[in-house]
Amino acid sequence: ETADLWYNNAVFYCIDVETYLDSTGSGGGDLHGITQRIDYLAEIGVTCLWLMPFYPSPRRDNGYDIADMYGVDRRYGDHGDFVELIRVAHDRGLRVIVDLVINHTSDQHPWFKASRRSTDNPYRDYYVWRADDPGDTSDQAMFPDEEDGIWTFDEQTEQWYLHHFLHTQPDLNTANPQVREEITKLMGFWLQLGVDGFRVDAVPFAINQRTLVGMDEHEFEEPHDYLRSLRRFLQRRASGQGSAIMLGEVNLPHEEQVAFFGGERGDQLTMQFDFFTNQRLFLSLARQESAPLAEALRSRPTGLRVESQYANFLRNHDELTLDLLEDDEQEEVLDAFAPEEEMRFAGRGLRRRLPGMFNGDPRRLKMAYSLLFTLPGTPVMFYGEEIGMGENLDVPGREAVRTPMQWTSEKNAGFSTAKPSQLSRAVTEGPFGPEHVNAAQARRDPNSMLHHITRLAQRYRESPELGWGDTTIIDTELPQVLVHTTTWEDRSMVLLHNLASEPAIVPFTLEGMEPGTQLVDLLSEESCELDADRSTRMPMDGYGYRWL
Ligand code: TEU
Repeated sequence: ETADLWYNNAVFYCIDVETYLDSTGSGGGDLHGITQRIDYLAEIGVTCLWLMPFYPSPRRDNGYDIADMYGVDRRYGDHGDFVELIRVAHDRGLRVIVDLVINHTSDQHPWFKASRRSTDNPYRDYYVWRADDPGDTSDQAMFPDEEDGIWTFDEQTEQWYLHHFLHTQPDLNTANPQVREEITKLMGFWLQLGVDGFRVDAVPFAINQRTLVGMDEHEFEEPHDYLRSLRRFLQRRASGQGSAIMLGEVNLPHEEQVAFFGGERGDQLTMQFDFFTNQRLFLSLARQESAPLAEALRSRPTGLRVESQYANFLRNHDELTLDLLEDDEQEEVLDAFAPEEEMRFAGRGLRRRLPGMFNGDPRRLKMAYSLLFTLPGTPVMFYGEEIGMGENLDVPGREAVRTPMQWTSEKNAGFSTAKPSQLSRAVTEGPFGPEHVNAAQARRDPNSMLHHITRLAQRYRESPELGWGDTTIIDTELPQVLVHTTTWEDRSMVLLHNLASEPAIVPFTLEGMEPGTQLVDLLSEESCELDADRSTRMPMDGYGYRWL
């Protein structure tokens, strides 16, 4: 049964179709461009692509405002290009998941156009309407810079509709059985085209709407039943490629995430991003102390099924929010990595992330990626991370992160042959621009991030205990060092990370092992031996890492 759980030691890679590769000279990326880069991705060791929304959309929110959930936006190609991409990816052993946005649609979606027409329209209850003035809801708006509340008054029927995000993204009424049926049908469609699952957007909003907005809970079934029904549907669809997955975006603390896995029954999301560990990791990096990260790992729920897997990440397509940290902890991270206001996002998030945060210090950056590949779970990268791309601080908002992939040092970073003025997104300039950071150069340089990531991904794939194992944090006297072990079947690994710039000699004891055991570093071939009392000492470089 467990052989099906391919995602437990997969390497995920997120692509924004708009900015990956323009194969037509239009100035924006497209599906065929991604197909042309499958070999590049396979060589790195990527095993699953996550495609951000490529559906027809007015693009008020980078495609997360969908006008036709079954379509392919013409600028990206057509269904033929999509199926071709899946076929080529599968041929090279890569799986593909796509974004599933179940919380909202675009206000241009035919359902919403119908819904707002009259209070008795058959599509009225596809969305959430109220007749009374909601008052001030500004504290609930997810994009406070752009919206001052979560209800918008609609002239036509003189009622308010719910939207947690932009007012052009009305929330679907997921308590409506018809909406639920529409979503399962939609999943069936993309599965039939060959996808291996979904990255499910904004899950807590989608399933908790009514309780979140304090509405009447009459006739409202247990919200998690919705996720259960989607999971049951997926399970029936498992194909020759193994189980299809739902990788959920649940930006909540660990104790609240448990319910989204379905607790010990594991009958809801198959994977969840670990936002809490992500934020604690940045706190650890800021402090050069392992404790915040170690505490996060210790606070992960126990008793989850092997089908329930955490996804680790350093960057993504949104800003880095610090919302799960205490206020003073948030300040520490901002002080360390965003001393200037322009590096902050809406005052509360970080705009410029790795590698800009580290001033390009390659040792520290490489250590951070070693953590990504050795924290218990499955690593997820955002395109460009493998070559150390930065952000474009001249671009406002979250588009700063979503800059064209830097393939070469040539015109438009080798992303497009269009005139630079015709590009849909500006190429990054400055120290992280294509003259300094690009894939072609990284391929030639044996010390590049690209080769580093490729080595880590390969070792990760060869070491199932990293994705499947049980993890223990080992005490060491050194606050700047994280020592953890992971064990699966007859295999064990010991991972050492030095979060500080100074070298250190790290003492540790492995209670469960035989005295005299040889510990060999998979990355450097150096080794050490456990003494009679099962302890040893391992020398570490500043920002060093060892996989023993
Ligand atoms: O983001 C929703 C979301 O709630 C989290 O990303 C996080 O809580 C937020 O960034 C905090 O500021 C998803 C997508 O990732 C994002 O790109 C979309 O804009 C959003 O949904 C709406 O679809």
